[in-house]
Amino acid sequence: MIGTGNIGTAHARSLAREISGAEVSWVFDADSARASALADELGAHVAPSAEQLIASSDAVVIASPDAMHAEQAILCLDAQRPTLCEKPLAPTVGEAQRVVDAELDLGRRLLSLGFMRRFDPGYVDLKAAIPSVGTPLIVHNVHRNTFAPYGLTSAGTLTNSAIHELDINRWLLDDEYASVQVIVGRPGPDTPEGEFDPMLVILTTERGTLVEIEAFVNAQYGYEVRCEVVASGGTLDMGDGSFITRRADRAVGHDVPELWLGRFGEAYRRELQAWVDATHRGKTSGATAWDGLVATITANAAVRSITEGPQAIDVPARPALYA
Ligand code: ISE
Repeated sequence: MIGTGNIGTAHARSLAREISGAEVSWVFDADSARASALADELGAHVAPSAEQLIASSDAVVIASPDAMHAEQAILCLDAQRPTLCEKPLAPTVGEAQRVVDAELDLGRRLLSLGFMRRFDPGYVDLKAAIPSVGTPLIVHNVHRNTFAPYGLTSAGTLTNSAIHELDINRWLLDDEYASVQVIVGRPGPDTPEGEFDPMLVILTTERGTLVEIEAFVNAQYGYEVRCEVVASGGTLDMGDGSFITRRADRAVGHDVPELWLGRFGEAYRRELQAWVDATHRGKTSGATAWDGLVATITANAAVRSITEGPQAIDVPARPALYA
């Protein structure tokens, strides 16, 4: 496990305790005290560097800060280690492209990308139900964080948070994006000067479906992700998770989690088990490095759109390795 912050710790605990077919043997973090605490808890060793961890492990999970993903992913590919890299593949297109190039040079797929929503029961059911309502016309998405996870910047909201929607809508619709436009309005009271929150991201797909995303990272009241597909013969609403509805004290409602782990815990478990199972079979699972590159190209076009207006999404031809 490279990176023992929020998600690295959750993944390491899950791999050690819930997932069959895996052991957490090495952990690395730039904060060695944090790495030691997790290693002691799980009976693992602390690696002095990412390089040593990669050399000593059969497979690697990358859960470091976004800006380090690409460099560490390339180290893993050079060492030919099956790797689950947290999203995004990289914040910039150049870095994401370098990971894809490294895998193309290798000539086989070793990298799985942690777009965990592809394993979420809600999204899986939604995708399966789309044919029952006809042609998808519009997808409405809501992505709200209680507070900006890593400091609030408009670019970060798009390349780190809304990138989930950029991936999941492409996967839901089995379609590619044609254009993106970001609309900003009045910022909330805690939004730093020059940044925007919330934002509306509006995309068109090659087949003409509209995808609309409310990206709001400082919503204060809780964490919420919603998705509704409007199609030619009906609509499908994923709701906001499988929460128990409580009726008491003359009120009806349910709790709202503070963080994504509270909403996507099952998705993460399924993602990790699928990755471990695939690794034993010499395969990858879920999203690929190519999906990561497409999401990063789209997110960066969205960032440009804030100041430059609507942008075409130009994705290079898909290499045969990712067919
Ligand atoms: C975080 O990294 C995630 O992946 C969460 O799902 C997302 O809601 C959050 O905005 C990201 O920072």
